[in-house]
Amino acid sequence: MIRLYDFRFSSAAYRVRIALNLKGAPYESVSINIAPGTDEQLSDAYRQINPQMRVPAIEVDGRLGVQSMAILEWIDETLPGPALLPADPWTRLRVRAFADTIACDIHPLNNLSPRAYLRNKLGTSEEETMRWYAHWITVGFTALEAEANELPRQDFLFGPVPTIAEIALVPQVANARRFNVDVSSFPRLLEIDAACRALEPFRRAAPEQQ
Ligand SMILES: N[C@@H](CCC(=O)N[C@@H](CS)C(=O)NCC(=O)O)C(=O)O
Repeated sequence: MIRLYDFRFSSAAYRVRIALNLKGAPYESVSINIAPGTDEQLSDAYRQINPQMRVPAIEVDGRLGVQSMAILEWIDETLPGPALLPADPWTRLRVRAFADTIACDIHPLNNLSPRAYLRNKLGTSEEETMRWYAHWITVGFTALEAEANELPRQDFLFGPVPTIAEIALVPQVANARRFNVDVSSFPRLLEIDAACRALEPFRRAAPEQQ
């Protein structure tokens, strides 16, 4: 059984929930409440699970794994079910690049601890912090919308089924909406997001279902 150290509003954990659901893999969710003021990720007990003090982490047969994108690849490599990456190496590169634009270039800048640093150490106001948040989503989504529109029109970005690209996209769109970022100028991304959220594995992984 896979144990997932999880939090409903963690978009990185949301990625892992989607991947496990797509594979049809049962898992036990252990909630680590990272909400400011609760900060369970900073506890000594959780530091033993993930020294980086972030969610998600997985525990399988006594072994621990961290970093959602590495976990997604492990899931794809070890669990039966639909492939999360396409077979063609060049398409795999493009799928990973799409996902990494979110996981490496948008999400880390907007995460809880960088925002807390902006506010508490650099003295930005709530309004400035939210401008920062919206800025990095807008910059990243502008590139991804262009990429999505270059691809041949299919049900999902890279073919007839969702891949790691959609697994990264849907939680990031959810974050944007949660923080009232205007995403109306990214129609193809929104179309893909809606197509994914209509699928049961994505629906069950959504924050409101946790
Ligand atoms: N690159 C990491 C990011 C993990 C991460 O930053 N998780 C956030 C929630 S989405 C977190 O735990 N934040 C707590 C904090 O910043 O203190 C991954 O993809 O797993």
